[in-house]
Amino acid sequence: MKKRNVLRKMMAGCMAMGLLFLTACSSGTTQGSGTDKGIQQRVIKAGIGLNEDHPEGQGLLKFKEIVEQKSGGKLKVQTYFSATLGDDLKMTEALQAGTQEITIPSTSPLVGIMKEFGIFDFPFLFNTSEEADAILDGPIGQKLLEKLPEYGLIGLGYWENGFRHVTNSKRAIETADDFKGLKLRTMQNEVHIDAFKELGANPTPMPFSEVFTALESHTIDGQENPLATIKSNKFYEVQKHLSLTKHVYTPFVFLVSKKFWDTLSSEEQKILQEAAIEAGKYQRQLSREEDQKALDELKKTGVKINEISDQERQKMAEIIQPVVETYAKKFGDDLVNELYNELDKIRQ
Ligand code: TK8
Repeated sequence: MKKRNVLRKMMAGCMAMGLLFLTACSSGTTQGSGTDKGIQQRVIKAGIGLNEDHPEGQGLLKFKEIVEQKSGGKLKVQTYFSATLGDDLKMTEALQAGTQEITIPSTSPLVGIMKEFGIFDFPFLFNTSEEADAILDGPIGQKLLEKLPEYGLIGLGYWENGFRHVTNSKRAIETADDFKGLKLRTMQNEVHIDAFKELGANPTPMPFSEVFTALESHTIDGQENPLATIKSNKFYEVQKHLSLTKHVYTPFVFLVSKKFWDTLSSEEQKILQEAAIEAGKYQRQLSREEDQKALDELKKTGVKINEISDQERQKMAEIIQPVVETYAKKFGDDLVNELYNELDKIRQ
């Protein structure tokens, strides 16, 4: 709605300025400087860290299908799965440099680029995927997307990584005490690192593609990720316990290189924007179905699965609270208060 208003104002401005400035005013989005050159033949490299069979991989294939169909085959999306182009951070940097066009990373490792993304890393922030959708698609999520061009990135929306659970080779996590001394891989994200430290674990940040080998060689005891990933990356083969901690929700953010975006026509930008949203709806749906299916399938593997009571989860949240408060100040009290106010509204 807001975007359209801005566009309408821009158009009115253009008309007032007359024909001379018309080309400079032809942008179809507030985020880019789309030209009016129609659709050209282009190859778009899109890489992700997860496998093709993961909901993220399936979402990317859906995105490819939509883009190729809407552009009459002129825009070709070349897909790269399983971190073949590098991990989340490396691919995001390639977007900034203009050597890769698209990636869909977890927001968590991007805090080094844009610290505000860290608000989504507060443990136990969301209770359901629908709450996450409302925040991400609402004013807060959009505000963060609008800041991305400052960092050479264009954000076209959020997809779902999901609720994370802990696996490890030592013991079932039933109480907060069970974290003590566990060497846990975390994402490269200070909120996660400090939260696990607070629980007494020994957090070891590393890129995702190194996790399986580190678990297998017992360099680390455990890791945490959504069920779809634990299944797709076969972590159950090298882990004894899966504890359903549901300790944090991770969004994916759909990113395009700003260097690339600025070379696109408004028509091309529109195709990518619409495809990212449409494929994102499909991906979120799939992610939710897969969360349940993956649990059923993991039950059939050798991994021992345990639930955690709400009371214990509450205790963990209380232990972690000082970390949340520290980071709320770093990310900006106004932003964090707005987040909690929005959440209150959603929950009413
Ligand atoms: C995949 C990552 C990943 C994330 C992580 O590129 O690093 O643990 O959950 O699955 O985005």
